[in-house]
Amino acid sequence: MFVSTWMTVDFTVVIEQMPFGEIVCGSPGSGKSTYCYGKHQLFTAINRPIAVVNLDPANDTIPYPCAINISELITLKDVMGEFGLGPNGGMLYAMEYLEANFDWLEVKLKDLGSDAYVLFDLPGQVELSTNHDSIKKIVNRLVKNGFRLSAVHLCDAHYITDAAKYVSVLLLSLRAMLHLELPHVNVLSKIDLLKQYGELEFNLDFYTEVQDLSYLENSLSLSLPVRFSALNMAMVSLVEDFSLVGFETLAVEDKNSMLNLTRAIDRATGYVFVPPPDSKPPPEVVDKMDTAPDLRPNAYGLFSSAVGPIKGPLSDIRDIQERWIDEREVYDAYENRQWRKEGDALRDGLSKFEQTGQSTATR
Ligand SMILES: Nc1nc2c(ncn2[C@@H]2O[C@H](COP(=O)(O)OP(=O)(O)O)[C@@H](O)[C@H]2O)c(=O)[nH]1
Ligand SMILES: [Mg+2]
Repeated sequence: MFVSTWMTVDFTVVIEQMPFGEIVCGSPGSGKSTYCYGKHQLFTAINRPIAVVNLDPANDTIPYPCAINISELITLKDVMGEFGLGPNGGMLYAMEYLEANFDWLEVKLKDLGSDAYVLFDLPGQVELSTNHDSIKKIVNRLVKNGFRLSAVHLCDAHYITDAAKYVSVLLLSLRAMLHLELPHVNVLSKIDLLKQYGELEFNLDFYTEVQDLSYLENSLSLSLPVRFSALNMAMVSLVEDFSLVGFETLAVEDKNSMLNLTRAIDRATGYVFVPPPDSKPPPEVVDKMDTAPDLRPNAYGLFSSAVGPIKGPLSDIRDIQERWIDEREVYDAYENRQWRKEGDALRDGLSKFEQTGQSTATR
């Protein structure tokens, strides 16, 4: 018998735990805190670790449970009062103060453990993620400490309804990408509200894929003086030359939308989630626990999780257009019917349970 000794290779996979995270940035009101809250709810429901760090010293009402809160270190009100600064200057000072006291953040992050998944909810001042150095330096130190981070840049989808505003969002996104130097996911947020702003000039994929921007020329020349529309076209061709900007979409209340965005971000950071063995299988997995092991889908294996389908339900941009723009009312009505059915089934089950409980008690 031939025994190939040279083929004995040790395939032991060493899984080193390291913290992962997202730098959630974007203009004021773009939906950062709401996104952090939504993601906290979703991840808690699927047993995935998550902690949210509020780095906005002006955030008075925080919707999510806060693992670390910058207000324990500094608040915008105190800075403005003490140094006679306005809200913008006060915010820059607060970020510089955080940078100088990075060890405060570092100690608190260490307490979250090496397998933490941390969302950093940033203030909305765009200069913080486009020009100012403090956030960039804080991010660099986090990366040095072993954090695998992705920037998640939220832009209100409303801006795509106007060609000139769309150009400004493209430039802002490109600038944030070049400044933060992280794996970067740009997101058109509040996509569920898009329909109420009227007809889009192009299909949604035109805006998310950022290709063939020369088509904007017509609308720019109609809405702007000739010199400005030429300037806008020059900026557009600059964005196209970099070929870096693209967008995912988000409707924070929609589970499919949140899951699809989560997949895109996991792809950017290289995060693979393997749920704990005692968790329930995800809804799309057929539960075959009573069949032979070779017939059961290995839904929780590291490899199958890593190479699993990237696209989930309603992830194609044409489906998203259909869901939120073309056929929004039809989908809303369908979902309402489904929720009502689920509610009825739950109520029936509960009343049956109460009746059996009562009859057992009277027997
Ligand atoms: N319809 C809708 N509203 C949203 C969505 N995300 C955020 N909002 C709303 O947008 C407003 C600003 O959100 P907020 O999270 O405070 O923005 P931030 O300043 O970036 O933190 C709030 O009234 C949210 O309820 C979304 O996906 N859909
Ligand atoms: Mg906020």
